[in-house]
Amino acid sequence: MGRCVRAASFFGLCVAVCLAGNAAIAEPQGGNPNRPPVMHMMRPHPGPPENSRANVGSCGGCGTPPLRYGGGAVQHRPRVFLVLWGSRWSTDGSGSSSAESTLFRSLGGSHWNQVLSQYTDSSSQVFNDELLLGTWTDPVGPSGTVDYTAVLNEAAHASAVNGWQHTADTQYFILPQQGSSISGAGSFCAWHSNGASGGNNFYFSLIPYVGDSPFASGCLAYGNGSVSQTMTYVSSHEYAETTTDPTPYSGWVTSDHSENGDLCAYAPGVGLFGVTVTMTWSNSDNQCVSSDPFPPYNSFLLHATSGITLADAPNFQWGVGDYNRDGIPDIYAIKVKNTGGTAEVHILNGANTNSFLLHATSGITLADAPNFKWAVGDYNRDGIPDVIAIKVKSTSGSAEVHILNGANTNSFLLHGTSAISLTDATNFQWGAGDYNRDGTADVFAIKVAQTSGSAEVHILNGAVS
Ligand SMILES: [Ca+2]
Ligand SMILES: [Ca+2]
Ligand SMILES: [Ca+2]
Repeated sequence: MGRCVRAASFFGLCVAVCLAGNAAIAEPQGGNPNRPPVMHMMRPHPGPPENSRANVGSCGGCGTPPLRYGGGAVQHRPRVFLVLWGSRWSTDGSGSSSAESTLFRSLGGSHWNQVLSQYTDSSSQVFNDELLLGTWTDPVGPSGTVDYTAVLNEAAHASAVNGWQHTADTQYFILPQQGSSISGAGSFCAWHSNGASGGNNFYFSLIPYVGDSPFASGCLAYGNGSVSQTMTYVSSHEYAETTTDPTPYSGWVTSDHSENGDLCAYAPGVGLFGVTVTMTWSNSDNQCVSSDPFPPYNSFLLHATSGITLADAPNFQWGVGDYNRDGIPDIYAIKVKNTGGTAEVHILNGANTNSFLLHATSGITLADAPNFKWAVGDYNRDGIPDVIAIKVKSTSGSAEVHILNGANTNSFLLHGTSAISLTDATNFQWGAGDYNRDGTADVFAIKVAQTSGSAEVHILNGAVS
């Protein structure tokens, strides 16, 4: 890790990669099938004065942008399993296990994780929906020195015992208990790798107990001296790298094998979710970042239940308008089946979608309701959105526009014809909005069949013209 950002005196250390001692135990997916797995290491903290922004994110000779795609897979939808390896974890007082759990319950959907979504492989991008799918404390700790083979075997063991998945999107985080003997301790703070066991491929990270010597002296600076915060810092580093380069170095790496965490390894830790995380390299920002914005329609403004049951939902057609004029659009649910006699207008409060603002009958009979398409817009300019019922079947010649008064849905504001013929009406989808800003809702007729090439937008003027 990090050799691109190190002083020259560190260069020899940085370029070293550790190959598994037993090449027969596993073959990676992708890349050169004849090379042994790579344990991609996060090196100890260099300490001041290297710990400054001046040493972050530059990569002499790596090009711009520094991370290049190597042709292999990324993880599209990372799924994480935590393995607390050994019963000593159950009495550990560092707070590390809960901090790790917090980290991996928080990444999915976060602005931090959004940074990774820019990286793609030949099939798709990385999606921002990481999940922690399981945590397990293995009561039996490491039986000897923890090396590549032991970590691979522990991942496979955890999978077998718990029935956990081992897909191309799965990440196993192996956390040996305090006091474990770790192969190569002192030369790294964590590493990630991949390999096969029992015919199954695993992607996994070793997160040592960083309070143990010699990790404490070289690694705790990442978490400002805190064991738990260092654990989450290095875990976020390995997570980001496993996601974008699950089979080192076939994913997103620099020309000299730095991954997205390495380029930012000496950036200060960032407090997020109540834990400490690393920055990661963003090609699109051309710097180390801890946040990227969501593109339009990629973040939610609300997740909520509603006052309409799933069993009842198929009976409704839907629209949106601010019925109670509190500035928050409400949901017009127009019940067109299984009512007492008329189409019904039910309005869910946008400010609390489990409560209703209105339950009302309407001037349209249940028998007639299937002939209509529905939209919502203010026709009479009283500020209350009205229900626009567009009759597309069983009329005398044209599609018809019937408008139920939002202030009294049993009365009509309009029974009208339209400029669209009945024979043409079935070629459209419908909406409403004030296209010409005169205050009167216009009807949007989107023609999705029988056009000369594209879907067409036709807008019927709601005003006398
Ligand atoms: Ca409202
Ligand atoms: Ca109105
Ligand atoms: Ca208008």
